[in-house]
Amino acid sequence: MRYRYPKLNTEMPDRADVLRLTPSAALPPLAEHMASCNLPSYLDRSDAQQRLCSWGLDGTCCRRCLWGPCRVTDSNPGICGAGPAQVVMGNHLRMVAAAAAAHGSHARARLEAILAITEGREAGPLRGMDRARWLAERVDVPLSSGGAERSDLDVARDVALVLYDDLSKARPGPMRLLHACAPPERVETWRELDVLPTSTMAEVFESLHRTTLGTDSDWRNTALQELRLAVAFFWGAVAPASFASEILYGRPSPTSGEVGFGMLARGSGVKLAVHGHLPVAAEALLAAAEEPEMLAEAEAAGADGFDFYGICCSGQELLARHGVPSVTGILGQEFALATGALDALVVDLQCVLPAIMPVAREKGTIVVTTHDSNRLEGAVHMPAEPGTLPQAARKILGLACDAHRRRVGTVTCVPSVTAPARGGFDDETILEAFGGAGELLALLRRGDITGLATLVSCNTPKVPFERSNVVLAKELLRRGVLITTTGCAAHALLDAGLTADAARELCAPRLRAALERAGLPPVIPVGACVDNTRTMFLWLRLAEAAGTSLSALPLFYVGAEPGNEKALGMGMAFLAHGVNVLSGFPIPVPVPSAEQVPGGAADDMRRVANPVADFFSGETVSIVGARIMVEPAPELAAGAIHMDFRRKRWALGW
Ligand code: XCC
Repeated sequence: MRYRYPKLNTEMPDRADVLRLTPSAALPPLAEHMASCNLPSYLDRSDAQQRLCSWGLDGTCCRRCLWGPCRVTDSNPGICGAGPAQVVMGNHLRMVAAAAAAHGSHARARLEAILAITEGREAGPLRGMDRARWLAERVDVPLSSGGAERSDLDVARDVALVLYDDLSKARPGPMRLLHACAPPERVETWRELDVLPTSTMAEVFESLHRTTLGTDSDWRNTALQELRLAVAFFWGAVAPASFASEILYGRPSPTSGEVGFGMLARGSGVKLAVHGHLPVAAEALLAAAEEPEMLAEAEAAGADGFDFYGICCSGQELLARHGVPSVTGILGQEFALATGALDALVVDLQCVLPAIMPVAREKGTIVVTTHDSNRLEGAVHMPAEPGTLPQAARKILGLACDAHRRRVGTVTCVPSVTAPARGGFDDETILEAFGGAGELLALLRRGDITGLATLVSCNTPKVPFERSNVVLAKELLRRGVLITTTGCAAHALLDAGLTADAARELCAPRLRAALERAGLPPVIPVGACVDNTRTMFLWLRLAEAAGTSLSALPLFYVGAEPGNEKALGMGMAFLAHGVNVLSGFPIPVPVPSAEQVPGGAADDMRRVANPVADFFSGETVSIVGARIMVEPAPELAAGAIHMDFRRKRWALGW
């Protein structure tokens, strides 16, 4: 590996390393193709940024007021007097606040889509009334009135308003979904720590407040605010976003098909990819694409209907509900455009890189933005507002047809790389497949399943493309670990064929037999990032069946390739629930690392830490029952997870 960062005890790949080490057979030819078109990719931009700033990597660069920026060490505090612990902690809290704002905005947009239907501004239907009624029972929304059953629209509206309140209320008071669904043991833990939140927005607001110049200078208190925010992150933003999507579009259902860049060569329709996180526009596009007028427009453009593809989390949503083939995750987006196969790329919210625009221009692909929060210079903006969704969708399809007409004869470069895949699972389908929580617990107790891990979060240029997720998943399957996955980690595992039944042969024999009996794939995709909710609820059901807490069970949250701030926030949320967290790369998350002894041999390392590092890697065990570990080498990370599972199993007498 080209770039060594001894202080972080890690290395980062250069372009050649990535192309040599990635498990993706599609990336090398696509990277070559981009180079031949004189189009730089993230591989080139990452090389150009090396060596990365060590203050930034440490989290010890303070830019939170106008006196600095200050580069803070123990012996050289910031101008205000802040030491490294305070700066690391405050910076981290701000990243998690940004993450909560992202998932919170996402939740708000979905709740608004529900309210637009219940208030008659948008035509329905609401395809997931079973979820709305399930939630209504839990958050005390009445299902009947005066002896008569209340209408779907009334129930859905009241549920959406409760979730909206949990997301946004400013005055202190309990968050209703949290108190309805979090285990009593957790609520008590949070109450004792005094970290029960008000709402996601209130805690984001307070987190930004506390990290202004001369405000919270006690890093331990800032750390507690981060736990408070993490609880609100999950119950006020992540879970409501996932549930709201189910109310709108229904629960996912198991699908099978093929995925990967090679799918872009299939079909002879107008080709559109959807990208982002909020499939409101994407769902409207799928519906409009069935209309006879739109099919006629495609035919007039010389195409046979419309072919849809998915990128990032909107891709996971469409895979889960419609079996739309996913193409790639965040790091693959410019390569997907570089294939030249796409007529249109329709983006909604988050993880849309500005780097796609020059590639789209070169290939004649039209890029359409659908939300004001997420504009791109040079793209066509077509707002996906409630009330105008079908019209906007028809216009976007029309633009895609125009692009198709213009692009006839465009040279394409689509590597013929696809993988068989399954998707569309959730906590309910997984439990049903195993025969219920009791049966799944019995498998875990007997050791047929050694533990459960969820492989989630993004991709990062700091490791070879998709390698950490793929290697780690294979290592965990070999050790008998039951894996769920979401987001861009899921894209990597889908591309590697690990969600196909055939990959069960990689599993430990007893896990393999259990999966075969259940008819489940070795790695189980459960949707987009916000659908980590499904893994959380699966694990909560298991803990309930075992009569214990999440922290007592062999469970691990694994972000092997963290990239977005949202990945930090999600890790913190699982940590607050008592689940150990493994980060596959030293992010400015405060955990101990190693540095070279000055004047010593190349491998002469010593531990470096600060009080915040010790807090999150050890002390949190005594307050929330879990900790954060960092291990960049996926083979070693799998070993560390396995050891932790063995300790947990011994403690349970299993
Ligand atoms: Fe974005 Fe969700 Fe991360 Fe991928 S995994 S880079 S957040 S698309 Ni959630």
